This record gives sequence, structure tokens and C-alpha cells, in this order.
Amino acid sequence: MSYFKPLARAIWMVGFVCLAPFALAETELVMAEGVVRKLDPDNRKITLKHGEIKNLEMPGMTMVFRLQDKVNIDKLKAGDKVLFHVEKIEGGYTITDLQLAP
Ligand SMILES: [Cu+2]
Repeated sequence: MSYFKPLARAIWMVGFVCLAPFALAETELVMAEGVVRKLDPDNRKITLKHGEIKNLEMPGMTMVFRLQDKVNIDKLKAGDKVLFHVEKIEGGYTITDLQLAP
């Protein structure tokens, strides 16, 4: 049964190499805190009073963000606390992930 060990190791290695990028992507998603000030669903925009955004080195302020198509704001209202991830896409600050703060 000694051939089992290298096989198990090989499977483990392949699994690690395949899953590592997903694990990295997960930890790289920096979430910032914000409070909804204004919603503009027609123009896919949202105004947030936000805390520090570490991945963009931006201090806290109130500003307008673009919303990526996949981000759903139907259930949001002014005053809601949210956690969100924002990236600079084509020169605009774009929210790519947003959820209600627990
Ligand atoms: Cu800002």
C-alpha cells in the first residue's frame, strides 16, 4: 500500500494549487464600512458616508459611488449601515460588492 502515500500527496498538492488563488482572492477583498445617504438606482449610483477605504488609501468622507451591475440595492434605504468593496474602474470609484452590515 506504499504507493498510496505519494498519490495522496499528489492529490493534496493539486488541490492546494487549484484552491490557493481563490483563498487569496477572498482575503484580498477589503471591505469598508459605510452608511447609505442617497440611492440613485436609475443611474446605478449610491451616496455613502464611508469610513477609511484601505485598498484605495482613502480617508472617511461622504461621496458618490458607481455600482457594478451585479450589486443589488433594491432593499437598501437611507440610513442603512453597509459593508462594501470598491475599486477604481475606468477612472471611477465602483462598488463591486455590497452587503448590509451585521
Ligand atoms: Cu471617499
